Amino acid sequence: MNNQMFTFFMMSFLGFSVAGTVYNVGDSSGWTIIGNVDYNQWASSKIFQVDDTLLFSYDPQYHNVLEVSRSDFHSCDATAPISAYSTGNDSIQIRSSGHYFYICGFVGHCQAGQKVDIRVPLSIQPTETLASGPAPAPIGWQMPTGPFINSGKSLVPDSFVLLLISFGFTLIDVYCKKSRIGFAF
Ligand SMILES: [Cu+2]
Repeated sequence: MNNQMFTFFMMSFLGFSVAGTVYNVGDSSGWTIIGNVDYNQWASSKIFQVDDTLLFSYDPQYHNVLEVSRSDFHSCDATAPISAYSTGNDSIQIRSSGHYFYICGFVGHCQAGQKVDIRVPLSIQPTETLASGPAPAPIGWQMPTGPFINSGKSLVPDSFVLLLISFGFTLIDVYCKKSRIGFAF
C-alpha cells in the first residue's frame, strides 16, 4: 500500500516535471561525425514544442555542443557561441518558440555536418480550438430551445391554474375544518 502510494506520488511528480518530449539528437547515432548523420533531416522529421528537451549524447573528448546564431550556424563559426555544453550528456530544454542553432565546436566537425537547427513553432493555443468547439453547440441547442420556451410559456398559466386549484382546495379544507369545529361546538 505504501509502495503503491509512493509510486503514485513519484509518477505524478515526474509527470509534472517532465512535461515535454525528450528528443535524443541523432536518435541512436547520437551527436557525432561518424556515419554522416543528416541532422537536418532528423530535425525536419520532428515537431518540436515548448517544454521539449533536446538530449545531446556524445563523447566529450571529441565533441561538444554550441548554441550559435543563424549566421554562425551557416558559416560554422564557433568563436562566439550563445551557450556551450560539454558534459557529453546535455539536456537542453526548449523554453520558448523560435529557431535554435547548434553546432559542434571541434575543428572541422560543423563543416562535416555536425550541426542541427531546431525550429520550434508558436504553440497552437488549445483555447482557440476550445472556443470554436462549443460555439456551434449553442446554435444546435437554440433550435430545440425555441419550441421548448413556447411550451414553457404555455406551462406558466397551467402552473398558475394548478396553484389556484391547490389554493382553492386549501380554502375548502380550511372551511370544512372550521365547519367541523363549528359542528363540534
Ligand atoms: Cu564534434
